[in-house]
Amino acid sequence: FLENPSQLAVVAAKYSCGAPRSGAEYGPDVLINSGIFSDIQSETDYKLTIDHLAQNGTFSNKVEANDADPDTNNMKLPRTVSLASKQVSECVYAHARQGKFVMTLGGDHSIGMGTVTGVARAIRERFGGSELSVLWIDAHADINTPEPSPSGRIHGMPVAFASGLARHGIFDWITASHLINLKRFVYIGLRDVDEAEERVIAEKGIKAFSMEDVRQHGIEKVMDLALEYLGDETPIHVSYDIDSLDPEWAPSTGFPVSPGLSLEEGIHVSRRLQATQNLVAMDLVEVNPLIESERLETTVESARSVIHAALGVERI
Ligand code: 6HN
Ligand code: MN
Ligand code: MN
Ligand code: MN
Repeated sequence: FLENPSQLAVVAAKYSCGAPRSGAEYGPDVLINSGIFSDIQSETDYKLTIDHLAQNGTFSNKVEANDADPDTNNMKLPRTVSLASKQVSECVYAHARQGKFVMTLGGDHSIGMGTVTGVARAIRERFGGSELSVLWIDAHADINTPEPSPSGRIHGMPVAFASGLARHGIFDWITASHLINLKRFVYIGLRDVDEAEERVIAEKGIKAFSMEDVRQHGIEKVMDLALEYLGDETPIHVSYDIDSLDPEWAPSTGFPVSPGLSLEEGIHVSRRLQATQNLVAMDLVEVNPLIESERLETTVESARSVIHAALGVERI
C-alpha cells in the first residue's frame, strides 16, 4: 500500500496538552537524539525526513486550564489539544497521501486522533474510499467520550474522536473523510479500562485482546487472531503506546500499569506487523523523560526496539 516504501516521514509531535502532567513533549527529541534514525539511515535504504511540530502562540504545553482554553464539557484544554491534533493530522496526511511510511513520535496519546485521521483520509483518497485498519497497542482503551471520562484528559479520548463516537464543535476539523471504522480496529494489551469504556467496547463489538488474553493464549496466537480479523488486503496503522509494555521495560511514562507486555512480546507485535507488508504508519507515544528519569534509557531502548522491528531493521 506504499508508493514510496523507502521514504520514511518522521513526525515529532511534541505535545503533552492531552495529559495531566507535562513531559511527553520531550519524548520525540529524546528518541531522535538516541540516534535511532541515523542508525536506520546508515543500515537501510530508508530516506528520511523529520518534521517537528510543537505548541506555539496562544496555546502552550502547560497542562492547566487558562483563559484562552477553559474546561469545556468536562474536557481539559480542548482547544489546545484540538489545534495540536489538527496540525498532526494535516502533516501526517500530507506524507501519507504521497504513499510514504509515516512514523509519528509522541507526545501524549491525544495526538493519536491526529495520526489515524490523517492516514485514514489519505488511504480513502488513494484507494477509492478504502478504509484504514488500526491496531491500538495500549494498557488503556483511550475511547472515553468527554462526559463520562474520569479525568477529562483528552489522551484518554483519541479513539472516540477519531471514530466519530465523540464529537464537539471544538474538534470540527474532523470530517467524515477522517474517520476510522471501529470494525477495522483491534486492541492489544488492555488492562486498565474505565467503566464507560468497557460498555462502549462491548456495545460496538470492538475486537480487544486484554493482557489476560495475551497470558492465556500467548502473543503469537493473539497476533494470529488480530491479523486474521483484519484480513490480508488492508493497510494497517499501529498506534503504539509505550505503556503497553510492562513498567519493567517502560518505566518512563505517565500511566504505567503492571503486568504488561514483555519487551519480547512487544517486539513480536512489531515483527508480525512488519511481516504483513501492509503497515503504512506507526505512532510511538507517551515516552515521558520527566518520569523515572533514572530509568529513561531502558524506556528509550524499548521504544527503539519496537520501532526497529516494525520497520524491519533488526538491531545488532
Ligand atoms: N494513555 N483512562 C484514563 C483516562 O484518563 O481517560 C487514562 C488514559 C491514559 C491515556 O495512556 O494514553
Ligand atoms: Mn494510550
Ligand atoms: Mn496508555
Ligand atoms: Mn516471537
